[in-house]
Amino acid sequence: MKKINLLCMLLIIMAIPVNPVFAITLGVQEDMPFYVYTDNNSKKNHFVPSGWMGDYGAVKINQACRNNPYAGDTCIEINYTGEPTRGSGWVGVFWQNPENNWGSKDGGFNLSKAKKVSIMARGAKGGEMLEFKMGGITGKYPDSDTVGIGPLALTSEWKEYTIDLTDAELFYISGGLVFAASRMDNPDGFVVYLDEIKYE
Ligand SMILES: [Ca+2]
Repeated sequence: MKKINLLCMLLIIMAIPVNPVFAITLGVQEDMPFYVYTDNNSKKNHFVPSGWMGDYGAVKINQACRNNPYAGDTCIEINYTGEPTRGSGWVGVFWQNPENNWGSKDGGFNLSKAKKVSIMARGAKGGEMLEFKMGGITGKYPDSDTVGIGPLALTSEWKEYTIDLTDAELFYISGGLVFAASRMDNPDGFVVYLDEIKYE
């Protein structure tokens, strides 16, 4: 009997993920919906597009675009030229909290109440190919999970895309959203629009 108990204890201890390097502060579960972006400079926005990856010199992001937003006054315009400015052949941008946080700052939100991320998106022409992902920040303060969708082709009309978070661990997320796109899928680049990006 004693032996069995000891084995149970050992299994329980081994099942608890312990990493002394991690120093996260577990916050209260945020209420839904929880916005990545709704309108330019809105107090509801919780993340900043500051995590530039790949050929980032080939991409511009305007969070104050007034060209046919899905809701409110503004949407996000992403202009990607497709140029291999660093030879990567792809580009990606993280919306982070706080700004420029690659896991060195304690910026994770507890989004455990979320069931999905919903993103409104459209392309200037239609057929623009990109991927969306949430989470994935590593480092001293790592995100608790990452889930992605795509590559998917946008249409020229607003359409909702969702990342299913049913099975995701969401207790610590500082990388609210990432978009990524490749030169192979988009040799001439693209102009795409995003709006109403939220956990819900
Ligand atoms: Ca908006």
